[in-house]
Amino acid sequence: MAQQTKTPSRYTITAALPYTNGPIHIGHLAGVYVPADIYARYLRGINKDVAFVCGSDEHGVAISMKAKKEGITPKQVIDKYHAIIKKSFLDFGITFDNYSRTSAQVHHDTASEFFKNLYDKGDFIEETTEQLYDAEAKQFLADRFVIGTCPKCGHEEAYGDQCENCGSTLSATELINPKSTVSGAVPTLKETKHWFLPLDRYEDFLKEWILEGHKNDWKPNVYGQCKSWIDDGLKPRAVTRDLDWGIPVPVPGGEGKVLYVWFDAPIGYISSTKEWAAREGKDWEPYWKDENTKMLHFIGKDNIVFHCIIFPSMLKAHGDFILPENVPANEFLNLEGNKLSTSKNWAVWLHEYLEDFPDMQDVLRYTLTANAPETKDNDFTWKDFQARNNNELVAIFGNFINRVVVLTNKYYNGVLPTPATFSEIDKATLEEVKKYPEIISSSLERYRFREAGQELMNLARLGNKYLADEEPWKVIKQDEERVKTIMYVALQIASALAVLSEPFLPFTSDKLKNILNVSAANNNVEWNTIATQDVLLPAGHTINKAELLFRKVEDKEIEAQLAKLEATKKANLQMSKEVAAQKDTITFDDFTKLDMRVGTIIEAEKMAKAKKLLVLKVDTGLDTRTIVSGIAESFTPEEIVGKKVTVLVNLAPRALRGVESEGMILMTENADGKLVFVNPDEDGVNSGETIN
Ligand code: B3M
Ligand code: ZN
Repeated sequence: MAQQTKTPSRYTITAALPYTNGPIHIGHLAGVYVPADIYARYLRGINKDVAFVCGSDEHGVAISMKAKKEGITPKQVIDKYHAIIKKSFLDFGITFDNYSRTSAQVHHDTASEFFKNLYDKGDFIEETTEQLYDAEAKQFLADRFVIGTCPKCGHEEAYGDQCENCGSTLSATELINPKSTVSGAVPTLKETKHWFLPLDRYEDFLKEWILEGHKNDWKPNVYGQCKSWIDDGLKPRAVTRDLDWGIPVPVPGGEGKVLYVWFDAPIGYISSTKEWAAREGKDWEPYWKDENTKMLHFIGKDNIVFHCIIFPSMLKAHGDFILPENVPANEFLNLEGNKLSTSKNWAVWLHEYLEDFPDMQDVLRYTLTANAPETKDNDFTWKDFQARNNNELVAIFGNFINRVVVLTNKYYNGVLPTPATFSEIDKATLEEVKKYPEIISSSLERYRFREAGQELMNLARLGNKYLADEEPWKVIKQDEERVKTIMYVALQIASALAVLSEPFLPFTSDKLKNILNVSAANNNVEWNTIATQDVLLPAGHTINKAELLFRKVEDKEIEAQLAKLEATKKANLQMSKEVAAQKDTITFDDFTKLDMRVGTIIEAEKMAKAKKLLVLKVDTGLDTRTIVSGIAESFTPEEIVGKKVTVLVNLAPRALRGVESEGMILMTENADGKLVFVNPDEDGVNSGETIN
């Protein structure tokens, strides 16, 4: 299917269903929900017919594991987090038309029917295979119930369905040294029957639809991932599991088995649309079946394969459904240089943010948009948060609005003055304002939310600069007529800002509309009319008193946030650091067998395709030799060349990734978990000195 050229009749916008195994944090907001909400609000602003749906993803091993860990039932887990997550979305102004949950009856019915439809048509392969089984816990191990070494990258904590280090999708049986996360036992193999979706049958369809059809309009990161999946060759994938939590497999032989969570979850978008339509007295079907519907999936990059390869293959197999027009997936957001992590509590939780920064949802929405990980992973820092707030929202947007409103009240009691003659600058400024809806739309239509947000700020900049240049507070002393025109022009800009900021800064937009005394009822300014409307706010209209839109964020608030993170780091380290027990005693003779010397690193380079390894050339005083060292995550090659280090020189050589390593450099770990050298790096110590 080629790119749609016709104007769509309606939009179905989906945002990834969050797992209800914990609250949500800024990473979720930045990657998925803020851009999706901006887009949905924008579409509503240009009067489009939109269904923006989401819901809680309440099945899968993530939930069962959380329940086991807390000693409660899965139902208790999902009820708790469904409520917390739903509230966070509401608090941050994420305007889903419907927020459902996959434990809802409508979803169980929809997913079961979907499965049966494919089953009846013979679209599945039924196969008995050997799966990992935990004899201690008496259960099969799939997905997150098993960890082991990733066969692709060597990461030692890969899950049975995915390696979070290299992003590969895995089967549990591919893991090297698998271990049950339930009991810690080494699993055995046991036969069990499952249903597989033969993805290989959809290869031609996917090639044509994605590789040919969406080469130019999908984001390079999304397209690239799809291409590599397809190029690698697609294999049948099990869509059922031996678990007791989930949607029962609704066909003969399915007893005791459930649908794989990634089979049922995307169908959740359909169920959520049904729930919404039923409530609103609408028909859900055109939103999923009409070719003139534009469907978009907002997701994070780890969900690309499911939304671009697997779910579309399911939809294709079913036959009644349309396919997404685009899947504008984002990369990941990091926090102060480290990966966000629920289990390590390395996050800014939305509910906690609101405790520390009440009523400042828009500031977070704005910062996350300005820094969105659109094309690469990005870092959220509290310093940047403060700077975006203080230098942009407060100093530009807020300052402009405040001046306009305060001066209008001061000079004219809040009543818009009648302008006199427009200067060339006035006219050019008003013309410039008219261009903004189109400028911002064009960024949004290409899913460039960062750019769109900056364009909005540019409009505020235009206003701020206009006032700073025209200086009504000075001109008032000589030319009162002129000031009427200046204030009138500035108020037109403020009015455009109130409308165009709505998708990005919904709470601010509401406040501003209040201040300008334009409610939905008496406001005839819309996104689409700004370009052609000469008067946005008429002379004679009365505005309200000034109210601060933004407040400054003080240094001490940022320090408090950083201290909180520092405390988290310390606590994590404490937990991970059980002091290793002392090893068996050795004799003095044993000790003297170790030949340890001072060496100097004279060359260092990264080993290709190995995240942790550096290949070093070390002057040991005896010779110059190659040593492969697992320190690449703690040091760059540049910073260690010239360093003196302690080397065990008589260790039997061994090959690491094909490179012979002739010795070992002694390392330890500092309080931050960073590797550091056991340090002979003192003046006057020469290479070759023995250590004893
Ligand atoms: N719950 C995965 C995730 O949160 C999953 C998304 C489902 S979307 C259908 O990463
Ligand atoms: Zn891996």
